[in-house]
Parts: sequence; C-alpha cells; structure tokens
Amino acid sequence: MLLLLLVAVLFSGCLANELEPYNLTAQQMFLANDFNGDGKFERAELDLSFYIYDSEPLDGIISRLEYTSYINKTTPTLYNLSHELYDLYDIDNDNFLEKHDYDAFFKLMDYDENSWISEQEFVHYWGILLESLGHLIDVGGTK
Ligand SMILES: [Ca+2]
Ligand SMILES: [Ca+2]
Ligand SMILES: [Ca+2]
Ligand SMILES: [Ca+2]
Repeated sequence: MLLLLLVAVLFSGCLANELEPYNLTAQQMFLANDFNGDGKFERAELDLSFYIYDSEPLDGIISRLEYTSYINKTTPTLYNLSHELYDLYDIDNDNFLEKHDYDAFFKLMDYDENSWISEQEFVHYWGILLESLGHLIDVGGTK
C-alpha cells in the first residue's frame, strides 16, 4: 500500500514532511487504492495494491526484502517508514506477507465489519497511523 503513499508524495511540494497533512494523504491513498472507483475499498483491492512488490521470487508472497528494497529504490526517503509498515502488515511476524496477513490487516481497518472499507474508515485508520509514524520519514538529513 505504500505505492499509494508514493502517489500522495508526488502531490505534495512540502519537504518538511511529505505526508502532511495526514488526513489529506489518507484521503488520496483511499482514492488511489479504490481501483474500480466505487467508493469502497475491498479485499481484492488490497491484494492489487501489494502485487507490485512481488518480484524475486515471483511467488505471490512478499518478503521483507522485496518490499523494503522496492521502496528504497523508488522513494528512499520512505525507507525507514517501509520497515514499520511491513511490521504492521505482517500480522504474524514471520517476515512474509501472505493472504492471511492481508485478511487480518483488512479486518483492522474494517471497523463496522461489513467486509468493505469506507473512505471514512480508511482515513480514520491511516490518519492515526501516519501521525504516529510520520517522524520516520527522512526529510533530508534534518530528522
Ligand atoms: Ca472499490
Ligand atoms: Ca515474492
Ligand atoms: Ca506473515
Ligand atoms: Ca466497513
């Protein structure tokens, strides 16, 4: 899902913290993750947002190395943050992201347990999360 963070970063010209304001970033992430644009973030769309990180080996499983090295290559300022996010996604802490991790992570965001994430649920979850992790973003030697 960091892919969407990256999209948000491109929209922001402020180097102090590329992801502020967090609510706005979370909203942009929601729009970018809602691939079919129906206003709902669904379980299948969570899978889609992770496909891009699956590289070597291409096996449907995303290792910590696959995830963090992709981020480091594309957006080095988010490298520290990428490790924290990986810990978050990897619910069972085995250093591999698999279907059961996504299932559990999806449930965390689905406050009313109706099996899809509304913009409100998404922004609420990510707003809090980004606020607590924002200090990890490398803003160019001034952190
Ligand atoms: Ca959707
Ligand atoms: Ca893989
Ligand atoms: Ca795991
Ligand atoms: Ca819901």
